[in-house]
Amino acid sequence: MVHLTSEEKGSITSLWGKVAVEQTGAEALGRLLIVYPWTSRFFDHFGDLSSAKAVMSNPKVQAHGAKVLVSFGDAVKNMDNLKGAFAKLSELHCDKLHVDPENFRLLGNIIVICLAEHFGKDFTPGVQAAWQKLVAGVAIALGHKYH
Ligand code: HEG
Repeated sequence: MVHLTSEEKGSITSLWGKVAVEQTGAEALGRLLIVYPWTSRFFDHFGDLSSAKAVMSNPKVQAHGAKVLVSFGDAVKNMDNLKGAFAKLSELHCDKLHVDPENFRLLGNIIVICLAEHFGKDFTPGVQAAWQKLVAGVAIALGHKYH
């Protein structure tokens, strides 16, 4: 499991308070689908995903991306118990959605890229290190119930 220092926890919480969660979630999911096009197989019921422009303006992608990052907010509130916080979602993604857990790592890295773009020089290497740990921890937690 990942270990976050109290300083890292503090920088995660303070940055999260400034994140436009729904907009950043839409951006991150859209980028996931464009950068790793095979991930769109899970979203074949979302309509037009045929180009980068279509993906980024697709209202279902935007709504689902928002939902995913709102849910990611549970990680910020439960940094000491990520496995507990994501146990139910891990079961859902394994048993019902059949999402390969590698995709959680890919999305986590894209979330970091979106934060870096948004916060610019405030996203210092130390802040990035804290976030990389958190997204890695969430990916582990979401993969924890897989069998
Ligand atoms: Mg998942 C549904 C959270 C990554 C594919 N995802 C959901 C839901 C939540 C969620 C809260 C709704 C659950 C419900 O209906 O009860 N997802 C979530 C998080 C993360 C994540 C927190 C990682 C940070 N999801 C993820 C990835 C994929 C994926 C990487 C695939 C590439 N999620 C997925 C699909 C659904 C959900 C296909 C169902 C979408 C639908 O049909 O509405």
